[in-house]
Amino acid sequence: MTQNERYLSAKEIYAKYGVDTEAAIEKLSNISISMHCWQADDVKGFDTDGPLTGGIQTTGNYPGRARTPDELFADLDKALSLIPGNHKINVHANYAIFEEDGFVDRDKLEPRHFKRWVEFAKKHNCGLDFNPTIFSHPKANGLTLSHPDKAIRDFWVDHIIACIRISEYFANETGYPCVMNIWTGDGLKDVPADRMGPRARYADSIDRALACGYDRSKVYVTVESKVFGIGVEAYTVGSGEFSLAYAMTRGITPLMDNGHYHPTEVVSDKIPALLVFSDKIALHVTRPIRWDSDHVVCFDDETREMMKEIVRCDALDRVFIATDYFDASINRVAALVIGMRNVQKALLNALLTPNAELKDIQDAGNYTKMLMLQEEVKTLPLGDVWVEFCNRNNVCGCSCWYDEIMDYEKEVLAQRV
Ligand code: RNT
Ligand code: ZN
Repeated sequence: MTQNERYLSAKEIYAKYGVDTEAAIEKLSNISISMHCWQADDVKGFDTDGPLTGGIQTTGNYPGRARTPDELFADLDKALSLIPGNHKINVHANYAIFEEDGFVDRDKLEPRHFKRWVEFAKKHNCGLDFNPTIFSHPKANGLTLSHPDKAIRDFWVDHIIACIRISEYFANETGYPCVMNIWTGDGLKDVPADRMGPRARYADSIDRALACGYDRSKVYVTVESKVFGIGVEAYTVGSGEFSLAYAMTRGITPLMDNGHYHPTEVVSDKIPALLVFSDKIALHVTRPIRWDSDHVVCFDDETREMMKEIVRCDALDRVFIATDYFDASINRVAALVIGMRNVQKALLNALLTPNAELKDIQDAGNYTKMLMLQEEVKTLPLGDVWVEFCNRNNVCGCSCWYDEIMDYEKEVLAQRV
């Protein structure tokens, strides 16, 4: 059978379930995911030479890490060429590029330090998202925005304000709104004597930063919660309740990273809960194994379930989807491609699910049929529709993209010694 015959047959099979594959392909082509730049270089960035701190860690030493802006852009170019559709790039502040007049500290960053990111985005006709980098820095030692020392807090408040200006610049230059996510690893290794004080200071610091004023239709500020980090196991200032309450009371956007919860909690269930109350929500899609390990996203149950919730809730325009993981033990460009394609596959799976019918079945209380149908559709020919989607986006739909990555590894990555 040719691919076209396979697709036509899949189309017919899905039609029997009331699912329109053409509509699904069309919708998926318009979903843009924010691809994190930091998988390409193990979250090192360009502004400091120190270790990765903040309770996060990459493991592995696969050869070929991007060490310069040129190398990073080349890797992102390669990754994007193997991912169907048009996406956004998620940039961290430590990826500032100091050219003409040299280094400035994070509280003094300006849009001009991200000029090359804008050029990259324009070349790809894509948007940019942004993140203050409140870790891997001499002033990020345990506590930052919640630090008892006001001078430290002020430094980071100024950093966030600088990042808001850069986010506005991204939005203005690219024409796409910029999602700016605030995350810190603030916390304590051992049982605190004061849990509320640091949280009150954290809230006050972000309040002070947001008071700088910005266009809320261009910059969406998000706050990411966390449960614990390495070295800060006992107490996290920006916990789930703190971050959600903060975002909701300030009219900004809550961000959920699915590595940031207790192991039996699922973000898929939290998505519809927040959508009842928040116009927008944001996600970091990752794969936590036993802890917030940030493995490459797979086409696994929870990724599928999260994407199903977004689609079922008709919330594709209300959820900012970003990837966030860092694996240094495998080819880093392949890691980007695998994770992004898996999020897209999970979205396609969601779009090919007879959601309206399943809702009616649930409302009618027909739980036998609900279970039956949810299980039956799991084995419909999703793969044939996926290949069709890739072909229409001029990207390989099978595994042959891997050969291209291997050529790139030989010709480019292996030369980085
Ligand atoms: C850390 C958070 C955060 C970071 C990035 C680099 O646990 O997930 O989003 O991964 O800011
Ligand atoms: Zn995250």
